[in-house]
Amino acid sequence: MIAAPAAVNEGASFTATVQCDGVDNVYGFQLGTSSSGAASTIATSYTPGSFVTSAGSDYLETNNTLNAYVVSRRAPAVAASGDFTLGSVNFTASGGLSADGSAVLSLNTLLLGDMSGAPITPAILGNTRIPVLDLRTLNLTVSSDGSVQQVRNVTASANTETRGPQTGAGTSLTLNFADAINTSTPTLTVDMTSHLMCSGSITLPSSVSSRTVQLKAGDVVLNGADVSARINLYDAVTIGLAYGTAGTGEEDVNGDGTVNIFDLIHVGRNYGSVTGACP
Ligand SMILES: [Ca+2]
Ligand SMILES: [Ca+2]
Ligand SMILES: [Ca+2]
Repeated sequence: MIAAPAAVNEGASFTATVQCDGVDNVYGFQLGTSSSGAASTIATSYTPGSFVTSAGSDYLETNNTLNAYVVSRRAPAVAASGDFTLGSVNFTASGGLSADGSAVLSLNTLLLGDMSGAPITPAILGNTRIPVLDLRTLNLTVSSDGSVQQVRNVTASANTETRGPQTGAGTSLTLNFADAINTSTPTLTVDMTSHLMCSGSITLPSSVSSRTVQLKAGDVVLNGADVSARINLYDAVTIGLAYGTAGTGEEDVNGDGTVNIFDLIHVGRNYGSVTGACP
């Protein structure tokens, strides 16, 4: 039989192994496999299994291709019995899927012989179907709710995938999670310099989704005893302390190089806002 993962993500590498379970007195074998569907081999030959490695150097390998892998043990080795593997092959699942697919691994040839040279029957041929799971794509545009010169250190994560930090001129930029998200309901977290972060579960309605998240400008400092990020008097005071300079942290809200009234305005208009779910 062919042993392989129960399911794989698109683009993932995986290994399929041809194995014998509870077969006795095997002294040699010939096997051949092929694949079809949403996976391709990245190997042209087999990695030997325990039938070969447990024989030490006492084996003869006349051919090792995916069509015909041919091995006999040689004296003084004895026949193999019980559970053992014949060989394994690495595959790569197809990428760029927009729906779940599957790969079929076929065992086309399997000949087993005993120590007298007689065939061992029955040798079981068959197919193994492996689901290849579509990963979702999210094209995430992150924008400021204010008039800023640049968006700085934009970061976003969807479950375990993280993009950024990226900085760009203007009021928004786009981060791409291409074929990267393994659920339709990831937890999205977005943040950037001088803005309130957001975090929460979102729903991706299709394999490829676009979404815009707008963050509120004016959060320039964590607020003392506040548990969650908030735009309040601490942000205003911090801007006041850096007034007229270039600032040393996030005081330059609009990213124009100077801390002045155009930064304080963002604190004023978003005063009292707290972090929460991504809009
Ligand atoms: Ca996909
Ligand atoms: Ca704050
Ligand atoms: Ca400024």
